[in-house]
Amino acid sequence: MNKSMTEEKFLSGFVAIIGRPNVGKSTLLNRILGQKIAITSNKPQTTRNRILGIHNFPGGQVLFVDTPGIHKAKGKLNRFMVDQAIGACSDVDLILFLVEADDSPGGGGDEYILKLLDKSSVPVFLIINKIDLVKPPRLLHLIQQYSERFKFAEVVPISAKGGDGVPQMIQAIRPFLAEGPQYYPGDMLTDQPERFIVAELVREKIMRRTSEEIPYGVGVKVESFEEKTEKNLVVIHATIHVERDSHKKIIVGKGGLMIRTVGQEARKDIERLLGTRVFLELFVRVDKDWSQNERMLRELGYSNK
Ligand SMILES: Nc1nc2c(ncn2[C@@H]2O[C@H](COP(=O)(O)OP(=O)(O)O)[C@@H](O)[C@H]2O)c(=O)[nH]1
Ligand SMILES: [Mg+2]
Repeated sequence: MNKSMTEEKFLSGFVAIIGRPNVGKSTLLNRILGQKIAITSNKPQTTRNRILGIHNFPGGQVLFVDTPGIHKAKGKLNRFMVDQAIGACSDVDLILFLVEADDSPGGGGDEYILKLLDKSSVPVFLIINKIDLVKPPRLLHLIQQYSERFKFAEVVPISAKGGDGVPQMIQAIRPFLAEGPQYYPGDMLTDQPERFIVAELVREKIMRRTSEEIPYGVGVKVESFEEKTEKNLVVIHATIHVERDSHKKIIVGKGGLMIRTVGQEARKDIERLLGTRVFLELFVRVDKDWSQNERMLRELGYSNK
C-alpha cells in the first residue's frame, strides 16, 4: 500500500503575536507554552526581542512569535524593538493582534497597527485580552467597533493571565496551518538559548522593582554559564549594564539589599527553567548612554547590524 496515503499530514505554521506595549503578548506566549520563557511586567516595553515559542500537538507544530510592543519609537533601542515587531509580521501564516478589553479602540496606537495590517495580506485574528477586567456587554461593544474597522478572520476573547479562551484560540488557529515540516524537535520550547532567557529573567526582576527611566536603561548580559553536572549545579555570572551612576546606586540598593533581592528572585525562576540548583552572581556596571551606542547595542543583542 502507498505509505503516503495512510499517513496523516503534518501541519505547521508561524503565528506572530503583535499589539501595543503592555497588552499581554508575552503573558499569552507563556500561557500557550505552559512555561515561562518570555518576561512580563506591568511596564510597557518589557520585551525587546522577537521570541519564538514552540507549541506542539499530535501531528502538528505552531511557531508563535512574541514581539516588542508597537509604538512611536524614539532612540536606537526603541527603533530596534519596533523593527523587530513589524518584521515579524511578514512571512507568517497568521497574525494575532492583541488588544485590551478595558481599553477603548481607535486610540492612536491601535490605528497605527491597523494601518500596517491594512497593507498586509496575512490573515489576522483580533484577540481581546484581559476579559477578566470587564463585563460582557462592554466586550460586545468592543468587538463591534473593531470589526467595523477591519475584516478579522476571527475574534477571540481571552484572559492570558487566567487562561480563559486560550484553548479555543489555539483550536481556531488549526485551520490556518498548512502541511509543512516539523521545524523544531518536539521537546523544544523556544529557539532562544538558555543564556538569553537567564539574562531576561534578571532584567525582569529589575523591571518589576524599579521605576521611572531606570527599567529602560538596563541591559543584562550573561558572562559565563558553567554546568557542574556532578553537583546538579549551574554557576552563572551576569553583568547588569546601567546608564548612570545614580541608577547603579538604586539597583545595588542600601547595603546591597536591592541587588540581593533581584538575585534571589531571578535565581528561583532560573532554577525552575533549568531544573538544577543555580548559583547566580550579579555585577552592576555603568556604561554611560549605552542604549545609544551601536557597539553596546550589538553586544547586548539589540542590533541587526
Ligand atoms: N488582568 C489581566 N492582566 C493581564 C492579562 N494578561 C496580561 N496581564 C498583565 O498585563 C501586564 C503586561 O503583560 P505583558 O505580557 O508583559 O505585556 P506585553 O508588553 O504585551 O508583552 C502584566 O502586568 C500582566 O500581568 C490578563 O489576561 N488579565
Ligand atoms: Mg512582552
